[in-house]
Amino acid sequence: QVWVFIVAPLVGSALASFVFKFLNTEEKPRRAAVINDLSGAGKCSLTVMLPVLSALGCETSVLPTAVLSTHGGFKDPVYRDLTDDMLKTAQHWKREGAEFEGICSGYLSSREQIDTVREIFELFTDEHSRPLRLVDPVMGDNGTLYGIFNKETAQSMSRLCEKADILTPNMTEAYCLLHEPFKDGPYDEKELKRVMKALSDFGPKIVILTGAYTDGKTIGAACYDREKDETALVLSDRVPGKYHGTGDIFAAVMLGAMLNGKTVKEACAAAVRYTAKCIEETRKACGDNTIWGVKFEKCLPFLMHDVLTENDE
Ligand code: PXL
Repeated sequence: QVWVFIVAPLVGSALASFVFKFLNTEEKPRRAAVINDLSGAGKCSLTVMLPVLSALGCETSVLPTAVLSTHGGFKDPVYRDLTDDMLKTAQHWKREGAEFEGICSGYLSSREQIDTVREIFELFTDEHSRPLRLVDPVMGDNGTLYGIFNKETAQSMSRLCEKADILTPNMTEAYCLLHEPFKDGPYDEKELKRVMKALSDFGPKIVILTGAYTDGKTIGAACYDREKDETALVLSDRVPGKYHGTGDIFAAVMLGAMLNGKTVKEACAAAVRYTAKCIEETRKACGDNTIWGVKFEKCLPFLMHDVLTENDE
């Protein structure tokens, strides 16, 4: 009967280790909510963010702020505002027990929409759950703000940015948020760091500057992780042309990669690699005719391999 005392603990510990391993390797949920407009044609905002997040394994709910026939790069798009439904939609999700690991916002066209996003952030935050909040403060590009952005709307956007964990402005938006005159590039690394740290002082612990460049040949993104006090610059070859929706694609990869456990630097590098690949494919296929958006679909296998391979092993 002595063998019982030897075998039983062995069997017990093997069983315990199996159960522990099973519990430990159980997939963490990756649920995301995206607040953005639905531009029917032209591939930007929801029509690119949803497929990218899905490809990264994130179960994604979408909250459309408006439905448009196309993005604003086309002439006179048909526009249906959905501001009045935004909070009601989020409240319905809440009543049904929806929970998210990440929530992000993009193009918002009025002060009311911007303030509603702040309410939605609060709605999904309690003692049990605190989703990662990404705010892409879409306000302008190349030194000019979009027509709808005046002092008032920009002020609301600043207040929303205070509530973000991850902020992804381009250089135009970054200087606007800092109330500084726009400076054209190239930027030296010291200036990029100063801008990111100054924006982080408002609240977000992670700041990414998109479209950052230090010379005429390359372009990419700079990132700052306040908790690690770490900055990085990730660059890729510059390709001429205007590419709609690439800011949205970048933000979706950033959130999706972080929900998959990547560090800020890793997520930023993956976002630069994927965005650059989408641009490269579009340039090859379309030349200067880029208004219909980038060839992001073709590049999804690359993105999945890039971000998810380690997870699957
Ligand atoms: O990708 C940003 C964006 C989103 N939504 C609309 C836009 C733009 C940029 O032009 O026009 C309607």
